[in-house]
Order: sequence, then structure tokens, then C-alpha cells
Amino acid sequence: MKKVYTCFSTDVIHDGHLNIINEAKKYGNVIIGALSDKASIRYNKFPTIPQEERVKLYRSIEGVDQVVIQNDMMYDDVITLVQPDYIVHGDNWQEGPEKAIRDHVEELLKQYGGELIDVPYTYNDKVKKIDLQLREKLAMPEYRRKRLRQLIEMTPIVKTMEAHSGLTGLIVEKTVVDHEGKLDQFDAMWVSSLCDSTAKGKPDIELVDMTSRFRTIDDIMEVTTKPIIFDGDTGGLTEHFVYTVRSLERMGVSAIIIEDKKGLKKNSLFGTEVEQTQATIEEMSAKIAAGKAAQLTDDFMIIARIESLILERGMEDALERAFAFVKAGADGIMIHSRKKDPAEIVEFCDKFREEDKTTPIVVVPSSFNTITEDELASHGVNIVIYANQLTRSAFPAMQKTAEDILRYHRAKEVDDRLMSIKDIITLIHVI
Ligand code: SPV
Ligand code: MG
Repeated sequence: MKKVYTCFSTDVIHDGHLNIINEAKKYGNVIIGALSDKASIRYNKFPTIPQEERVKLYRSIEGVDQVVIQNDMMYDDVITLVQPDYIVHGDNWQEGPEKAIRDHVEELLKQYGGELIDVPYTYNDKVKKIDLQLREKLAMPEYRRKRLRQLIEMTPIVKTMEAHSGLTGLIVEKTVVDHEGKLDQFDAMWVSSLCDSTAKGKPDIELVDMTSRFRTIDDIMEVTTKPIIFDGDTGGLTEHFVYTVRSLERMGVSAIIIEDKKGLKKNSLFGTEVEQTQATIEEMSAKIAAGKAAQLTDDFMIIARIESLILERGMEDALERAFAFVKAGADGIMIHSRKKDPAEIVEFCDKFREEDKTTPIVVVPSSFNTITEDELASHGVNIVIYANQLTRSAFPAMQKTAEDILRYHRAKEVDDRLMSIKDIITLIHVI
């Protein structure tokens, strides 16, 4: 019998999958590759049931002869292992980001004379509804909230991009690149106080109140499924912080990061150019402990941000604080720096990891932007946050357009660099 292979990453079997199996059966024994959790996550098919259960589900389908695990989204591992005579797939991968996978599979098959069969993709109302329900499930608070902890466990580094509106949320949710033979996406979103304030034309001094910040989160949550890390600034008064923790938890936010500062907060990237007061270890520890006591789920994370390097108080101070904050209950440490050279961040991470192998480390490489994700991961960093790059790229583009329209007294000169009218009116899909 010939070997016919198809890869599934779904949590629910619908007509489309059954159709593929029926087609596959015509060519020989049907082997299903269950895309592993790790591989699924990399391509934003976050599983809502564990890998083992998906395997059981696929095994139970009539007409399936064997189920194997596929660890590589590009099929290299499974093609070496199975050497299928045929690979069957829905024809929806002939375009869009998945085309890169199809092209690669075609190349691999060519090497030994295997054949690719594209089956017309089933897109009826029932299938459409199941797709939407799966997406909706991921957006629900109980799924979204725990996803950050799952990502920390399952990925080398959680790639996080800022979002400050529904539109920027959609960019983080949907942007996929095909680069060096791999598809890549962001894993999570950062609701930055700097960008949230800037979008409202306000300074980053805790002036935009929590009600307004929550409104931003809600706008983002309405149109996305990825987990959210909230920039909680100083966390405010401890008596208020406990309410913030409860609200965020209920909304389905995964983590809050609070910084060890007090009084009028200014953006860290000012460093020592402006007056900023660091909270004592005792004050910050008490706030962390109160937040942890208030939280009701095991999913939510309170991450302590250390400003010692920003305020030039030295490495020893930063490390002492990190260990103290973990002791107070912090679920993670964010270490910040405004130096261009990543050396002090790397030194902190290495020294922290000598004593603490597990507490997640978060970094925000706005200034020290030469260091790569792989390098950060090799020093024990778990979450990288690109905290402001969407805002910083949009602002100059909008400003230039405004200036040029004033300059030319018409909009023709700017048109070439704009999104087309058709693209903007169809950008948002109506349900
Ligand atoms: C933010 O994005 O608001 C941050 C990170 O707090 S930074 O601006 O680098 O301080
Ligand atoms: Mg901030």
C-alpha cells in the first residue's frame, strides 16, 4: 500500500477534514501528522486542547490508519521519517503565508518522487462557523489569560509587540512573515503606557487613568486573541493596585508589569535627565505581595520591573531588588536599561540566572536594539517586548503626509505612499 500523508492542527474535526481523509484514502494508507503544540504556536494556531488529546481525536476518525507527531511546520522532520508517496492538503495553501510551506513541501517531495495533491478547500457555513468559534474560544478570558504562561513554557522567547488600539492589535495579531524558510509571528501584545498615552496626546506620567487604559485593552481584545501584558506603571497606591489586579484578571489580561518607582512617574527612557524616585525594596515588595494575595487565578502574573540601571544605581542594587521581589511573590522580573550597548542587560541576566534558573526575565530592547532574540534567549530572557516601534513608525509617516498636503494644496503628491482606498475600506472584515 502507498503512504498518504496529511497534516492536521485542528482541535475540531469538520467536513473539510473528513473530505481530505476521503480523498487521501483513494491513494493508500492514511497517515495523519498531528502538528505539535510547539509548531502550532509558532504559527498562531494556539491549541485549545493538548497535543495528546488531538492525537486521540485524529486516531478516532474512520479511515485513518496511523497518527504521528509533526514537530516542524515546514514538514522536514516528517518527510524524512515517513517518506510518504503522497501529501494531501486543502488548496487554501496555494496563496497567503502558507504558500511558503507548500513550496517547501513540493521541493522535498521532488527529491524522491513523492506527489502533492491539493484538495479543494471546503468552505461552507458550518466550517466557517467552527473556525470562528475556535477563534472566539481563544479570545475568551480563561483561555487568553493562561496563554502567556503556556508560551513561556513552550517557546524559546515570547515575542511581544506594542498595541494601543484595535488597529494596532490587528497588526500584532495578523502580521506573518516568511523569512529564511520559516513563518514568524508575534506571540503577545504589550499595552504600553507610553504608546497608550501618546495616542491620546498625553504625557506618559500616569495621567491617562485606569478606566481609559482598560478601554484601550477592551478595544484590542475585541478584535484579537493573543495574550496581553499590561504596562501598569508604578501600580499606583497599593490600596488601588489590588483592584487593578482583579479587574485585569477578570478581563483576561495575562500579566501586569509594575516598576519600582513612586511619586510622579516619568518615562524611564528619560533616565536621570528628570527627577524620578525609586521605591524602597520594602515598599515595592509590599505592593507585589498585596497584588498576589488579591489575585484569584493561578494564571495571572505580576512582574516586577527594576529601574536601578535606568537610575544608575548599579548592578548590585538591581540584583538585590530582583531577588527580593521574587521572594515577595513576583512571577517575573523585568530589567530595563537605556544604554545602547546591551552589556549591562546581559550581565544582569547572567548573574540573575546563576541563582535563579526559572523566574521569567523580561526585557525591552528599545535602546539596546542590536541584540537579537536568539542572543537574549541564550542569556535566559523569556519575554522580549518591542514597546513602542509601531507608534514611532506611524507618527513620522502621518506627519509627513500632513506636511505634504499643506505644501502642495492637494493630496495627489502623497498618494503613491498611501494604502489604496479599496484596501482601507476592505481592511476590516465584517463578520
Ligand atoms: C512603555 O512602553 O510605556 C514602557 C517601556 O514603560 S519604556 O518606554 O521603555 O519605559
Ligand atoms: Mg510605560
